Amino acid sequence: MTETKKKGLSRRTMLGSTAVAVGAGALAAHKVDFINAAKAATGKSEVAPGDLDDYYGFWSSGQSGEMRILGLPSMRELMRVPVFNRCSATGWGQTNESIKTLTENMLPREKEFWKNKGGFPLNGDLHHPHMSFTDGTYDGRYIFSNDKANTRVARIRCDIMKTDKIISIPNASDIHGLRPQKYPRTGYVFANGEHRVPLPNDGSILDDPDKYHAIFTAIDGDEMKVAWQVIVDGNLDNVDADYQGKYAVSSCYNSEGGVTLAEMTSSEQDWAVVFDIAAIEAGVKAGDFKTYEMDVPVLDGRKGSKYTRYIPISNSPHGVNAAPDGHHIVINGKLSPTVSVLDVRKFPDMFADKIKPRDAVVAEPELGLGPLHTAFDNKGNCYTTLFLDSQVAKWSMDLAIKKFAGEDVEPILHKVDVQYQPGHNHTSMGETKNADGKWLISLNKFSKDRFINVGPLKPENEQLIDITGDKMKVVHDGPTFAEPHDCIIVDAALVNPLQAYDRADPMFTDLIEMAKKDGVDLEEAEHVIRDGNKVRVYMHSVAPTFSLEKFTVKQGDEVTIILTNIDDVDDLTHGFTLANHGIAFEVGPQATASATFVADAPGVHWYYCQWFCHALHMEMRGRMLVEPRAS
Ligand code: K7E
Ligand code: CUA
Repeated sequence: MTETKKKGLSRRTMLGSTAVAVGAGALAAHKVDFINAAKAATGKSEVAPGDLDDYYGFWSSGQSGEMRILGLPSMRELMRVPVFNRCSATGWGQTNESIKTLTENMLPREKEFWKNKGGFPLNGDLHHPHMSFTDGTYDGRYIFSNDKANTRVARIRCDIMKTDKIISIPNASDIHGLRPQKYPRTGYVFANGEHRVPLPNDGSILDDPDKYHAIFTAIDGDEMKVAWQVIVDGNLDNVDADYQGKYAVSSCYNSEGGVTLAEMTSSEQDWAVVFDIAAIEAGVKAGDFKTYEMDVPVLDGRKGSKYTRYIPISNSPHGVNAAPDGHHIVINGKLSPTVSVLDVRKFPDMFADKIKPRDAVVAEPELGLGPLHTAFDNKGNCYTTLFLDSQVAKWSMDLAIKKFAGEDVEPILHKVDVQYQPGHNHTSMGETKNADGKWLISLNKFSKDRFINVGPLKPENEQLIDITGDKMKVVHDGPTFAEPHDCIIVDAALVNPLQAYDRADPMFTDLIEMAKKDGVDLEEAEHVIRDGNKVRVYMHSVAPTFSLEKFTVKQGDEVTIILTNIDDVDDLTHGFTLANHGIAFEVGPQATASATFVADAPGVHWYYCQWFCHALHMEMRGRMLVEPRAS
């Protein structure tokens, strides 16, 4: 290190240049090489001011609970979409419309649990955002994602980029892996309940882990209702669907059924579990299930069941990734330096017991330490993150299969250093049949020294890698806050959000109904309707004014503000913040939004627009006058 410092080279320069260790003598030449390479590549990833990106990146945010939208290749963060979190800017978790989305599909036991705790959880752990598919590629309708923290699955509408459904998954605990069905369409959304719990989990079974189960769930993505569930052995981790619409495959760790780390890692082998969708659907029809919560059919898919097969894989496999060739599914080893490649064409014989489950494995290349996730290009190459090695390995599917069959070939084509400890990675369009082989993202769990120090809590580091050549080139570092696990990279032509809301949007249905009953026209609204101690205040916004500059209520009234933004200009969002009441929400162009609160502080309270909308934005405000309760 001292030697390096003298030459004016940082550790970063050394690490960034190549995966191959270099001697000190070679350093100077290497530095020049690295800078030239970076310059050449940066020209390609740079998107000039005013220019637009080629791809949408849909990013998870882990324990932040939201989904983020990035532009690629610039890596600019474009938007945050609140999902499982509370958002101060948009009012998500506070407007009546978002509270309905957050609560309408809670389970009865959750409603009971949250009754005196605000009604619903305000956190979430969003890992896996995936777009709906039609015919093996993205169709631009929805993004689905999981909440590991509170056992939920959400759907985000891509026309307005807002969450429209959140459902709680019965019987299961802690949804982790999630993928939509790729063919013929989504269709099902598959969701893994990671942690094993008793069935039912009502206290009748406690410290008796033999009676705990992990649950695999298929959700109808159109209805956002659970279609069926399957009990499996072990803990479910990640999942992917095939390109034929026939199978789903989950990685499964803890075949031991242990509850401590030592118990969970004691055996040498875990599994990939394959689910036969047609067989399960037939089982549901034939009534071969039990019900626990919510009358959802729960089938028994434990070892020996006709609905599943358990393919032995080295201890603790993690990522599951279906290759765009339509036939191969890669199971990433995590604790083993290998990835195991399954050939879905062998599954029918496996289910017919003509071959052993292990015979569905057609390659098992050794790539390096800690393989977690694999992405694909359009030339038969695979890109696997190596968590412990802090590298991405590029390897050939074809050569890996040949090697497994006994040929003397080397499947690894190149390795590149990433900074540091990568988890998920993703290629442009790489989880569809239209993988295009242009960009690879490595989502690194640690940034350490890559950015100026912001204190003990550091950002993650997400690196953009050019994969158009034989060798991968890291071209951009992108810091992100806690903790994107996963992302997808979607051709911008496939996503077409609206510029303004449609006044008939289903999000406003309840408000339109309510206004009709009150004899109010939402667009014209400047009405205060009293209904006992409930007061409904209707107003509209048009820059830079609210239609009501003041309204009067009585102390103790339950007040609902219903605000319609009648501006229909691009990017003309208003907001409503009621001072000292904790109320603030967004109202987009042509949208209606509402919030309800109790006016229990007598006095004058200003409300104002918090979304900069006009030269007179500061003047866009009004007063709520609260008359003291007669004593
Ligand atoms: Cu972090 Cu997909 Cu939740 Cu792997 S998972 S890293
Ligand atoms: Cu309306 Cu600021």
